[in-house]
Amino acid sequence: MLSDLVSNSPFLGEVMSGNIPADPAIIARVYRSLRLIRRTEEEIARIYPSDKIKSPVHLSIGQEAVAVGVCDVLGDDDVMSATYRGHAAYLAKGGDLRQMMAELFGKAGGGAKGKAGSMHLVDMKANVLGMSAVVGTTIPIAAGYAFALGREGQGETERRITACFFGDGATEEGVFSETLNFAALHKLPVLFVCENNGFAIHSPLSNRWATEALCERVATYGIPTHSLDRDDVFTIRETAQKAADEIRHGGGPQFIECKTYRWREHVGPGEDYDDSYRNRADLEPWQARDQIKLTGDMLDAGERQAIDDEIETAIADAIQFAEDSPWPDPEELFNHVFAD
Ligand SMILES: Cc1ncc(C[n+]2csc(CCOP(=O)(O)OP(=O)(O)O)c2C)c(N)n1
Repeated sequence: MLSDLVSNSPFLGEVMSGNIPADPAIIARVYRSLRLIRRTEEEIARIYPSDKIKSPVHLSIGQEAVAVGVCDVLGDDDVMSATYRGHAAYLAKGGDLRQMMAELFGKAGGGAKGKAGSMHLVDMKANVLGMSAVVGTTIPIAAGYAFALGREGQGETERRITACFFGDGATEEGVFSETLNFAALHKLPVLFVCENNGFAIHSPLSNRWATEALCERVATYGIPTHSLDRDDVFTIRETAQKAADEIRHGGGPQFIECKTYRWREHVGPGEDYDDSYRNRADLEPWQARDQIKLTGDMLDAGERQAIDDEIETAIADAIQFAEDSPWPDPEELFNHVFAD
């Protein structure tokens, strides 16, 4: 039993303190989502040197728990907005894996027909808004989308939530502050989620912020905040669940800041612990709490193996789909663009 496992294991009890759901189906679902993202990105890193992937990739390996913990409490009708480091949020929200892989390969079967690549994933069937390479820009778009849903009279009593993911660097953009004010004023149903991995490319917070009290700054807009100092997936999930319930019933926006850690280089498939801005020792405590290992260890071995096998099949299928998908027709270049 899970409860025996936790009480008999001081290690597990310490690292995933207190918020583990009683329902084993939730644990299996969360593990599946975490593992799907990790394995998909590991495969992307493996394929990348072959040059089959036609866009830069910003991997979320190590940061998966934030997207999974939040997206697990969203419904299909809820909306999600993320950044160029968006593979995790895209998959956690139920974005189509085949279309994602084809998009990375620059093929016509991609969600943006191969024109956008990894940094601009979109899947409106799963209510995944288009992502962007321009830091901070998806924050006002998320709020605007939530505002538009309200104007259309959708969800007068139970609102559709928009979860908006962004990095710590994005909070330095003017649109971040402008959006917080607008969202608070109009009580927009937005859950803002800052994935604070401590770096903007190679620049640490200590070079960029006079104080690390991000939640205090956000609270001055009249927005309830939640500061999580590490990325335990079930703590994130429980925090998101409470926030989402209040937002859904008209309480206005809320803000989660979750500390996390990017295990790979800023952009690309490799590691960068020799680049002088950080050390491998910084990674070790995060790897020791690897949420995929910890949630996987909570499952029965047979169930875990079945999930792992299903994921491998799905990823292999998506890669094959991308390989088989045709190149976009040259005419496609002129579709879905603003300029003539
Ligand atoms: C408006 C803008 N300024 C600068 C850049 C260059 N740039 C690309 S990623 C990045 C770092 C952003 O860091 P953060 O928001 O913390 O996200 P992370 O990459 O850590 O996920 C910067 C400055 C950009 N793409 N857009």
